[in-house]
Amino acid sequence: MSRLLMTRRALVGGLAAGLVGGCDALGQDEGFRSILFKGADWNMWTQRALMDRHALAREFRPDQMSPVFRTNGTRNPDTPDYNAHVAAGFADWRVRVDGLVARPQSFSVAQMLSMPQRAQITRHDCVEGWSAIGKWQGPRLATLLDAAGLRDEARYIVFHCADRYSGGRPYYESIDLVDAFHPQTILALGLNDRRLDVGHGAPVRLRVERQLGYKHAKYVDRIEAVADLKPIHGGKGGLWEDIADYEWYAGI
Ligand SMILES: Nc1nc2c(c(=O)[nH]1)N[C@H]1C(S)=C(S)[C@@H](COP(=O)(O)O)O[C@H]1N2
Ligand SMILES: [Mo]
Repeated sequence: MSRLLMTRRALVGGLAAGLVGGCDALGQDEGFRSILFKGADWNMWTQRALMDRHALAREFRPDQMSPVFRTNGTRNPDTPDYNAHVAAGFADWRVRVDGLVARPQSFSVAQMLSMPQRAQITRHDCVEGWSAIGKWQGPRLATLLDAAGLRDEARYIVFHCADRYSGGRPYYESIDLVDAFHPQTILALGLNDRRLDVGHGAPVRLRVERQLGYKHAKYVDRIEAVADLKPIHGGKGGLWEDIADYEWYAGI
């Protein structure tokens, strides 16, 4: 932990003590207050002190990549519609970006491939107890969201997927804006220097590297900005959250 953070924590402690104990000399001191508040985003600052959600997930070297990256959950949506997309090489696949945005968008795979790309070798951790290290590549989610322009009311980003679970429930997931704009949050079009295969979510899947595996939605065809998760499907922000009580916040 940095000296700066320790110092700031000590200052927060000092302020709290000052508030509890009434206005002592420290709390009244202008210099002290300006150190605390000057040019700082208080919420971000306190959040960072508690848990640094902006920190990068660990990245690995190529020689650390898993020889086999296993698949889990849906390995093939296998609907007539999806199979037609596979047959067409996903030439007509679109990722719509809509909801609370100023300019709804619709991106083809070719358009997403032409955006600035990020590649990262990261470890995927599934809640079922397995991990795999792979290299993911694609545009940052932020690039697509900025093109659409989030409206001020937007609080969450929902990912709608092409696969259906038991009883026809669509797979979906959601994240908050801290994760959405995290530098390692990408829409992956490639795995291990090849285009994403069907098992891993072709043609495009979310990588949200500070979260457990089930948040990494595969087969994404729509990205929706919302103010509230309750009106979406079962209301808990994701298929597993709705049907199996998985935590919505699955930070690692
Ligand atoms: N659309 C969709 N996304 C999904 C799933 C799924 O079944 N459908 N399974 C999740 C789970 S539990 C995990 S661990 C990862 C597995 O990704 P992989 O198949 O590329 O290893 O995808 C996640 N995203
Ligand atoms: Mo998983």
